Amino acid sequence: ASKALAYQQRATIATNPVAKTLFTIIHEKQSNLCVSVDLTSTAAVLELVNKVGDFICMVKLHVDIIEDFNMEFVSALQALSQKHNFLIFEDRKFADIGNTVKYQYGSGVYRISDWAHIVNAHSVPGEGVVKGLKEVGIPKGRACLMIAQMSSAGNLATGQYTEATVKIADDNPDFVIGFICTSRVSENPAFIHMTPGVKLQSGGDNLGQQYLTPEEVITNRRSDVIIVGRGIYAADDPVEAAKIYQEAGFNAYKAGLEQ
Ligand code: UP6
Repeated sequence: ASKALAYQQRATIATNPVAKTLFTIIHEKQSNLCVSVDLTSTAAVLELVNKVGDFICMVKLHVDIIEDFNMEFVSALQALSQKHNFLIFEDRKFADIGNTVKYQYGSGVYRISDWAHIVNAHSVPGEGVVKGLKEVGIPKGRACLMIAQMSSAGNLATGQYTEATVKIADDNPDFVIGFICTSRVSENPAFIHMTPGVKLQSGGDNLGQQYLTPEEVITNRRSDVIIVGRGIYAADDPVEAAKIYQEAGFNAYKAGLEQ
């Protein structure tokens, strides 16, 4: 394998403004940690994000699990994103025809395109899902990750499906900045690889989640960013946990540069 390029250099070859910002944040904050804040009240989300904000490059949300969602929450989250310098990723997993996802992205209760720097999409509908999202996202300077692989047991995102997903990304570099995946799926350094299902101790939950360690994900599977949910928000001390994951993820990245 060719020598890994530093995040700093990758910022200069990014083909989308969000990707450029993301690579820059990772380099400056020395963090390739995305925290998945799967909490169900606006107060709990904001409190956790404010605590761990300095140790992360990105916050990932499932906005549709928040019971008291409102636009003041969005403003408060945006203020935290400025204060702590992180990006906002709504894990919406769009999976419908282009015309429908356009409305799911830009309209409705959540108006996701107004505040999420990054969203993601399944490739099961074909390239139309990206074409639809792009119509809304590009004018707002947004970006999308394609779900090329999943962490859950028995998932169908493998083999030819993964390859076809990479092709959709290759064909839409103005909007698609990389992948949700469990290992590197493209050798193009402009693409960012982000991996969920990460814990200090491998194992799983009782609903099909499968965990890998930060070292396994970054060093052996050559991903870029670890996504950690329960490992942080359900820890006794979430701040301490965030620091530990930040260090584990970034040390593994630095070790990879020297190989
Ligand atoms: N997620 C996965 N696996 C995937 C894609 N997405 O776990 O293949 C998301 C979940 C959850 C987070 O929806 O928000 O990543 C993982 O949370 P956890 O660390 O608490 O397991």
